[in-house]
Amino acid sequence: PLRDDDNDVTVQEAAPKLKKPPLYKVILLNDDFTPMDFVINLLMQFFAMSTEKATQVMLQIHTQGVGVCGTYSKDVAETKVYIVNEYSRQHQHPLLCSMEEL
Ligand code: TYC
Repeated sequence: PLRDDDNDVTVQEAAPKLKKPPLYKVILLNDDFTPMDFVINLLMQFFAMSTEKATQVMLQIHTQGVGVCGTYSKDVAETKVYIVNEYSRQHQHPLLCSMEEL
């Protein structure tokens, strides 16, 4: 009997078009006016850091000019930046929080 090879077509499956969403670093900038203990308490309150970790990150910002508070999805990073800047303004401190893509 004749073989029928017509049905050995190559099926190329479409790769799922799901790219991993980008991550964002939430950063704090140094300034000359915001008290160190305010920064430490803010890091503990909004970024779930221990006293030791918060002190370390605050000192890193104080000496290097900038420091990373955490890494989040875009939505979460935007919310963190917003609440931290609001909180600082409410307490009359010039502390600046920002974000950048990883
Ligand atoms: N430089 C500030 C001071 O000497 C402390 C400080 C640390 C301010 C971190 C902002 O993101 C900051 N009081």
